[in-house]
Amino acid sequence: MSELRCYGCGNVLHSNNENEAGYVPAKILESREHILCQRCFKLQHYNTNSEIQLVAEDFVNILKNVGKHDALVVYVIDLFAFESSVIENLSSYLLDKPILILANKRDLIPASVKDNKLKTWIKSRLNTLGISHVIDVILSSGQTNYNTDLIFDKIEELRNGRDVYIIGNSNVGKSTFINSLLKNYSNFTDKLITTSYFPGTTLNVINIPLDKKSYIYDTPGIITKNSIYYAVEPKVLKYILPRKEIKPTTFQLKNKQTLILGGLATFTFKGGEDTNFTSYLSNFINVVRCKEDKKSNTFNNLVKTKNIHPISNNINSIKDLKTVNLTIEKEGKLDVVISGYGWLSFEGNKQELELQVPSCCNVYVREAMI
Ligand SMILES: Nc1nc2c(ncn2[C@@H]2O[C@H](COP(=O)(O)OP(=O)(O)OP(=O)(O)O)[C@@H](O)[C@H]2O)c(=O)[nH]1
Ligand SMILES: [Mg+2]
Repeated sequence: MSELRCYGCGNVLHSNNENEAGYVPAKILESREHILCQRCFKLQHYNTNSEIQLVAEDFVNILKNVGKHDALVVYVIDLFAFESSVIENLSSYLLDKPILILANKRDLIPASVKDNKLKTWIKSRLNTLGISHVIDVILSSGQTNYNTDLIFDKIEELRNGRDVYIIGNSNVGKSTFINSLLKNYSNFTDKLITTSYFPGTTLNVINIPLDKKSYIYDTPGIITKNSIYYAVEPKVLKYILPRKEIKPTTFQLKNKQTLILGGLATFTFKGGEDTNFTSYLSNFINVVRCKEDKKSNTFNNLVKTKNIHPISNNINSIKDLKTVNLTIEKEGKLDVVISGYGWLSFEGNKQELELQVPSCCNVYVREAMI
């Protein structure tokens, strides 16, 4: 009997063990029609999550395998969670193969920002983060089909008859992008790949024919351990991940003032001249301003009484957060980024800042994106 795979996540189908990826009840498996495994069925129809996850070792092996193929590699990056979309050591896994970058989720970044400015920023940031061998950067949105025609033409030109691999960390929108290609350029619209806001949706490599000789491959991603995604339970992600254009908000802060950023982080302006800080966060995240000396009490009360969004079972008091102190040396427009959560933008002027964030979560200072 030939091997049957779930068209939603790419796993081999079986009816042996409900807790293993690819499980489907025997009755459905016998039908041998286009089949979704039980996990994908639940994700697509009820948006419920399962605990099955890809491990880092499998992820690296998939990337090394991509490196060995003579194929075009398209690397998808999430513009909102830029730093958490960077795959460490990517060039070495891909044996320095050139990559086309899709800077995805353009729809979340304010439309007023010029595309050319964004592209210049992305190229420079990728360079700083060690991503080299970039053929080109194209802004995209699987959600709004932004630039889909342009990307399709570019892929056709660059692949020159070869296969195409779509790679990138979890949740950047790889499968959504492939679905937008399927919807716009093929007849496969009844067999869409499973997508969801839960990280780790695609579990195996999925191949979709491009023509008689070549395929486009969707690959699974993993969550970087230094992102806030790693710190919270999956259901909280729906508040953290923005769904529409982010509305920036500017706060004029004097020193010794704090912004409580939802029930997951705080930002304190410890020293320096009065500064305007502009937040770029999901519109679901409540921001509360208070004096620094009231910070702990205010945070703990808001979390305890559930009067702030989002909150996580993993963060019950300010003691569950780690503290990061920053002295800003650079001038010019900067962002202080909480990996996966968003950022605050300001004019650098020797400020002293303190951030409190979940312990796994990295904080970065970068040149301002916007
Ligand atoms: N706003 C916005 N959301 C997007 C876009 N593309 C994908 N998403 C959302 O991002 C989430 C993750 O999308 P997926 O396509 O499942 O991501 P993936 O990269 O395939 O993730 P894995 O399979 O876990 O590796 C879903 O909630 C999508 O709806 C986009 O361009 N804009
Ligand atoms: Mg996927």
